[in-house]
Amino acid sequence: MTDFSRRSILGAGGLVLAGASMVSGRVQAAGLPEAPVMESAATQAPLFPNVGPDYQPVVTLNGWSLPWRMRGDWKEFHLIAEPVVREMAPGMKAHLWGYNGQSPGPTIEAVEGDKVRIFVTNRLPEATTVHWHGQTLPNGMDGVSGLTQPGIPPGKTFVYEFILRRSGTFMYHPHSDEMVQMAMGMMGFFVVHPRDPAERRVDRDFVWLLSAYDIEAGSYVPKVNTMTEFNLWTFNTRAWPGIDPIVVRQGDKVRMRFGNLTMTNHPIHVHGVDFKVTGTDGGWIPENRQWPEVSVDVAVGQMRTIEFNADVPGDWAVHCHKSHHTMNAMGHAVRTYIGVNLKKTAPQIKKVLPGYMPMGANGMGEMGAMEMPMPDNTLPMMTGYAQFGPVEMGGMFTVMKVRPGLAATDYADPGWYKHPEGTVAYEWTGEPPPEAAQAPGAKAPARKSSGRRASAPAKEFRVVDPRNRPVRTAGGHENH
Ligand SMILES: [Cu+2]
Repeated sequence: MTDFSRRSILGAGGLVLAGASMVSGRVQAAGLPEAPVMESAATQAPLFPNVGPDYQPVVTLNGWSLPWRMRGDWKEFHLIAEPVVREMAPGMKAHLWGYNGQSPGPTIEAVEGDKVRIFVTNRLPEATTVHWHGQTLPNGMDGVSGLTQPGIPPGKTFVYEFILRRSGTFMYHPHSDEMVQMAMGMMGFFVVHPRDPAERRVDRDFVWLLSAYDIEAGSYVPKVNTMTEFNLWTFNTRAWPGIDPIVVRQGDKVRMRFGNLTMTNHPIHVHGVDFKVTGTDGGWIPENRQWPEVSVDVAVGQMRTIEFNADVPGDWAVHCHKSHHTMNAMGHAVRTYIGVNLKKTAPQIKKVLPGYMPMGANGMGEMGAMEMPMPDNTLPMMTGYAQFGPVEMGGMFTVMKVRPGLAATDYADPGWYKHPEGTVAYEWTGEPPPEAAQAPGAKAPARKSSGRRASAPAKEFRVVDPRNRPVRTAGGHENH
């Protein structure tokens, strides 16, 4: 863990007394634990436990896990709710609210049966709370503003104490001015490992949240009232090509955990493997109730855990299957011009849109390779290069890189996959391929590129030029 900067929250040494009246006397005497801050948006190495039961820690995609300390038999964590600047991808930074320097906040990891004490210091300009999504805990620890506690006022620290009743995958997020605070990026993961380290053991365990933002081109702050029309779809508040690869050793047993805090569902699709859904935010699914999938729909407010064996080496896409969610800003307002002769219309469009470039008549793939002039701090609609050219993706997309012979703790990007000779799709240059059959009754539209003069399609309906449309006169006579 190289990117921490440690800071005490009230002064030097990290042992300054907390002034907040909600903090118990016992805790006041002990002082607040340090609140580590992350300055990098890169995926950090997993945080192995140095005391207590052993477990395989998770890797938070483009994120990190929150260090903790033991005080007596309590595991103590310190979250700071605060404004943060999150780089969503190279070339674009968003001004968000988050925890300990990043949005999403750090992943909290602990063990089934642990007693956890979580300090939450509020450095936002308004009150907040933290709800521990999915945890079974005393009602007063549930973090619902007004219902189970007063909001944490700006400048104050509250403490949450509860016992982790079961292992599994959970989230945390505010339950106070929720629409605004979640639209601003306040959320994090909470992973509870089984008490028995052998139980549900995997070799690599990845977590990320699905989140969405509406940040206008050239601006920095999300529009917090947007309900459905978001323009940035992210894994852990990063958009492709800013999302790190998921590095896996061939043969590893792999777990991925997704949580959805957007306003719509996301069918997450993993190429190259079939997996089983092994957990929800309600717990683990018994083995005889699991079924195979290659996509798992993660509904709003849900978490899904999948597991598979990474048997086949390669660079495998991992993405949301809603195609608009693998696009970045600017993409959604682009008009459809497929089949339009833009040579004719471009001069007219340029009169109203001076910077307009005629694109899209043959699809929009060319936009992936082209640098269009854009406002500052804006991500192109689709981008990202791999070894064969532009990937033509954005948003909720990344690559799982399965490689033989990696060290157990090696998560470094191994570069692009070197395909064995003869295993990549290739251009056919041999004898003419067999005649392509057509669906019965199908009629292909005229194609210019074929080099042959396509015959005009048969007339199936009559078109009337509106200028010559018969006009019905008052007297009921048609007047041509
Ligand atoms: Cu999606």
